[in-house]
Amino acid sequence: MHVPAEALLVTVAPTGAETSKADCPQLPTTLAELVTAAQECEAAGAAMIHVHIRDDDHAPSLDGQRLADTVAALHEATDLVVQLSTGGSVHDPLDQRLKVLDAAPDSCSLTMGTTNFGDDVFSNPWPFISDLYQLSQEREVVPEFELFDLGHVASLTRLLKTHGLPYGGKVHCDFVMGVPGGMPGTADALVAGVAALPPEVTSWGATGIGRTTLAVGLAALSKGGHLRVGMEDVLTLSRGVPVQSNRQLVERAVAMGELAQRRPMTPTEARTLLGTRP
Ligand code: KMH
Ligand code: ZN
Repeated sequence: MHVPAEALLVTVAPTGAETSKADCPQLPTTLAELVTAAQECEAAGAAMIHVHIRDDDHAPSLDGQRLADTVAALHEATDLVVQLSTGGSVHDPLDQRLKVLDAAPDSCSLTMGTTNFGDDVFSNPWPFISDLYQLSQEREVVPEFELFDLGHVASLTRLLKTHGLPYGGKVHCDFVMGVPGGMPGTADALVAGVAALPPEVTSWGATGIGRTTLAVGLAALSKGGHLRVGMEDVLTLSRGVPVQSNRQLVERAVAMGELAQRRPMTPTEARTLLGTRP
């Protein structure tokens, strides 16, 4: 069974795929903006970065060369654990999402089921989950299991039973809460999700989308979990106050952790926690 961790893993998700640059000019969408945001967030206490990339028009992209260049640039400029999104945008086809692993990230997101996503559908059928998981094992990429709903926890239990442990032997998952169509971003929902986790889970974190961010973050800290924050998930600090940078969100997460007597984990400690490649 997982034990409450003392040090706090802060993951930053700086960009996402669902917000447009036109609506949010401070969103890091170019490689230079992404690297600067990563450096600022590392200095503020983040240990891992969850990455979505954009093309020259700032539109979501899964271009293989761009992904590989992004992984290399982030490794060059920071010590952060680099996690590539395999979720992409709601419009990305499954075969392109599988190819993300060709860019050889340290970690990849792996969503454990299909979810209504506002007016869209974020598609994750079981054969895709299974293929992506086996590929991650072959390529020595550590998955972070994304749990948008309680049923996704049941799918994680099934996956570990049928396909064994991830590369590195650790099982880390992240509750993504408050998506319209997924589980609500409440302490009650988080408690139910944590209680249902299979015993193989060695660590977990949580993020609350939009206005659920503080409720989920505080509940996760109370339960001994880790935090993901960033402009992928929330664009206001409080009602009517826009986020200016990802660093602000990391600083707030670190301050919340310190109140809970959880110092931020270093990237080296995060690599041990997650079991990523040396
Ligand atoms: N953009 C969402 C549809 C992930 O990165 O793995 C999916 C997402 C999850 O952001
Ligand atoms: Zn994402």
